[in-house]
Amino acid sequence: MVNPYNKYLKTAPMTFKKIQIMVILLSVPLLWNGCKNDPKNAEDSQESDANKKQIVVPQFNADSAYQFIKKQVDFGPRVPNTEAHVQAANYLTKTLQRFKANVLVQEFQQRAYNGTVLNGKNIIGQYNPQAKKRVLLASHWDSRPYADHDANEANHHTPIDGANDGASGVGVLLEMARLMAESASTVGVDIVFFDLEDYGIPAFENESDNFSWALGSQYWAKNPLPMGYSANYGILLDMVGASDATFKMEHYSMFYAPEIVRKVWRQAGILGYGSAFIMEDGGMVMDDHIPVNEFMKIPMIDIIHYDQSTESGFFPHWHTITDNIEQIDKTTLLMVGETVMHVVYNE
Ligand code: AHN
Ligand code: ZN
Repeated sequence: MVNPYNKYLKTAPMTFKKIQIMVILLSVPLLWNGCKNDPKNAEDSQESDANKKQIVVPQFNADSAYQFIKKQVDFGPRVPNTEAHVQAANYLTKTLQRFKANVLVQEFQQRAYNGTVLNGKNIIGQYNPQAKKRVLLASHWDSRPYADHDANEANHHTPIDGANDGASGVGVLLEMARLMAESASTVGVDIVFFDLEDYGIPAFENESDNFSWALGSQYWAKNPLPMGYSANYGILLDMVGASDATFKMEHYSMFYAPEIVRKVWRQAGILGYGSAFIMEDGGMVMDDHIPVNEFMKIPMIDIIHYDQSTESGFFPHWHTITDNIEQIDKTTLLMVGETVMHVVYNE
């Protein structure tokens, strides 16, 4: 029988001990903030249409986002300390510059779970840097050195393309950058491409360590660039390009930033994407939004493909050699891109 719970989202009763440890470490009580009886919700819904400004939101182009994903994947797996990783970093930096962002690159080193010293680059593109009200948009750009969840054990040490796991979020954000270069949003926007997210301890080591993941965001959150950086809130995109994607309300996002989760899911519903953005419990995911919430105190949510029918709880090709360009579906890119564009341009 298929286990209805999954190991990686840490919702299974079997992993309760791990949940407890993680909770103590993060000093976060496990609370699920329900959507009901929230006064803020009521206020929002009472706001009359007449009070709303007429805002033109540039049209998100999913073909363009797809091309940005393909371009990344074509460098080969963007595994830290490889030539493809260097090439991809240059491409991302140059592309943000081409789209008129104020670009900052944070170079750093972090030790991986196995002692390897990894050369990392967090790449930041700022729009409207003088604006006080700011939104942080992020995604990781590195790809995993191991297909440790591939059905074929012979592939477990093979690096992955990470078309969905990595490149998809970056592709959506590059398309947003292209649009922001043409017509600025009122609010300031900072795009951060985090490095070293996916070098976490592999399944074949039979050990788990939450802090082996998200090394780039851990570094940035403790050493913000620009110095003293803050934002009103943040949105992380992770695995936002696969067919039939479903996005549910992730626990940490609901703990740290419930009103942002509701705002985004409500916006998706208004655009007709309620069948993908489902207002249900989305498990608990250790991802780049955790250090940002914990160390920078910026409320940040994670839009991440959640699928209860798979063993991992993520999309079916997660950490397998088939997480390649073939998995990318423009319909999903459009749903996510248009939703986030509307959220940002309505601020
Ligand atoms: C863990 O498996 C602990 N976190 C998953 C975060 C992740 C990996 N997102 C994409 N790849
Ligand atoms: Zn991954």
